[in-house]
Amino acid sequence: MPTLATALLQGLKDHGAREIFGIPGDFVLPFFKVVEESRILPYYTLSHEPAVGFAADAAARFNCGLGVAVVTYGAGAFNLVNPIAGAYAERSPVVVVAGAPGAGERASGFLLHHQARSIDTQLAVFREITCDQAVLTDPATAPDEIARVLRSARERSLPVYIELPRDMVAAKSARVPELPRRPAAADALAECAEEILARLAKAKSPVIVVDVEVRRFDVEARVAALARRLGVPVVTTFMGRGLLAEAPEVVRGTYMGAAGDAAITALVENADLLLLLGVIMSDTNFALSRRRFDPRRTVLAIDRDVRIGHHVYPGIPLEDLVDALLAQAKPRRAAPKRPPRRPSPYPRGLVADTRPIMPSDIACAINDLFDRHGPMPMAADMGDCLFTAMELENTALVAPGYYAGMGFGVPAGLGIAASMRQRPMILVGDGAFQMTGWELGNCRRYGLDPIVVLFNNRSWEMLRVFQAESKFNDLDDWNFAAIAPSLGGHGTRVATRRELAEALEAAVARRGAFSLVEVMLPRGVTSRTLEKFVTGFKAARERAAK
Ligand code: TPW
Ligand code: MG
Repeated sequence: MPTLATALLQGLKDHGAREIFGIPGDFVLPFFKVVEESRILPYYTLSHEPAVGFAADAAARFNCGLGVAVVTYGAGAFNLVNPIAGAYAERSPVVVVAGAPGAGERASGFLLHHQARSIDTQLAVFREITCDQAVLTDPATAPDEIARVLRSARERSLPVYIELPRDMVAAKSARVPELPRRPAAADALAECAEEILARLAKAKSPVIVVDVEVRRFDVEARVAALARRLGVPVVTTFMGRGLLAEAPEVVRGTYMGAAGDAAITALVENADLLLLLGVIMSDTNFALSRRRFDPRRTVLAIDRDVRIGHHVYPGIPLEDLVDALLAQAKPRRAAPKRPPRRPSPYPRGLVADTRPIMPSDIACAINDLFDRHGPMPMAADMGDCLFTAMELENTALVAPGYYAGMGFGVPAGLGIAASMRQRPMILVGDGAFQMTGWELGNCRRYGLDPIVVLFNNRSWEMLRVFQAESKFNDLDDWNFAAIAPSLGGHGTRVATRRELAEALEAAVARRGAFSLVEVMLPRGVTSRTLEKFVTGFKAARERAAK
């Protein structure tokens, strides 16, 4: 009979977890010992729990599977609150496994170290930012509780919380079963799909909008097939940037309203039917719309609900919906009209001269690089680097495009590198790098070699664009490239366009250690995309204030 610790690890693996990210502490030391010695899942320790959460989140996003973050009680778990809140907001299924006091300690009458208010304050906090929880105090019921919680994480693609008291680690336990997923009711699904297809057939200019649930539920290829079958163009949201990167012929671009490509904005805003698949209705996705979406012309599938006009079909998983649409869809036109292939709207052909670098030059240089060497999976932080990423060719990307938390980029890149064993490229600003950049020091131990492009404008530039008069947005010059060798990597500081192109090329050739390309940018300039975004945002704010 397995122990509760090995049953939990095996259960995580059976449900699609590929590795564990964590930081030990005394309440979780016995479990960490089992993690290490059982070899059921590989583990990666990082330096600060926020990075553990971001890495687990990014691994979940890239794998369309579960991410796992293992931390100690209190001081460890509370450090995970922000990343898990972000994972909830952006619908990423991260499993938090938190060590906790054992039964004897609970009854000791002492306040326990790491305890905030009551012993269960931690559970109460995580209840708010996870979709299901289990406290494993009874080895007899624990396997079923774990199974329920892991099914919830997978079905809803949201974080969950498992608390493991330290005296339970070695308890004998049955295996964790794998509960079958709950599909849509067949008749409701058929009616829903029929209604959508009837509306699509009547529409003259329908558009499919995709966002992150399409990846979370692993239906990118099927959505691309549906779009091809129907002859309906696809756009991504801002948060959904990077989706369907494998199907460039169906993806027209990214909708950003007033901040985006005018042709894409017109396509979406003039559509007579919008099919929003897995779309988060956030301000970052839609605040710059020049038109309110008319619910009568909108179909929205999110969180197992399908909303058509003013009515809702509950309990329809996105994968079932897409399958049903594919099964019932007839080709829309005899020969779907392909639009004439537009030349790529993204910048190419950086002039490698001695002029200073502007943010959009970085997008140009990376597009050139990927043309030569093939694309790399991307992680971006919050800041102008994320807006610059919108000027890259549509490439697989993880980024906090809705929750907008800083500090995500570097640890997310480590999560991708560890989980996928692929070499990622990380885009990060100097302010965000100050938060979590140190985590690069963990690359050497694990043989990870991401390429990090650091946008160093010595500034919280995204704040400056909203409030230019504030001097607190000036940051110091930390000379990050010089720090790289002490962290086990390679650093280059570049200030001209030629140096940028050369440093990127050299980074691709250099394997086995991280490469940090620190790009010096003037204060007070941003990418073209951020410039348009800010102008649009300010205009929308003024309109709302009137
Ligand atoms: C955890 C607020 C949003 S953008 C920004 C701040 C402080 C400045 C980012 O500076 P950076 O990039 O990284 O140098 P750039 O291009 O603007 O110069 N705390 C958290 N998250 C957010 N979003 C903030 C504060 C913020
Ligand atoms: Mg900056």
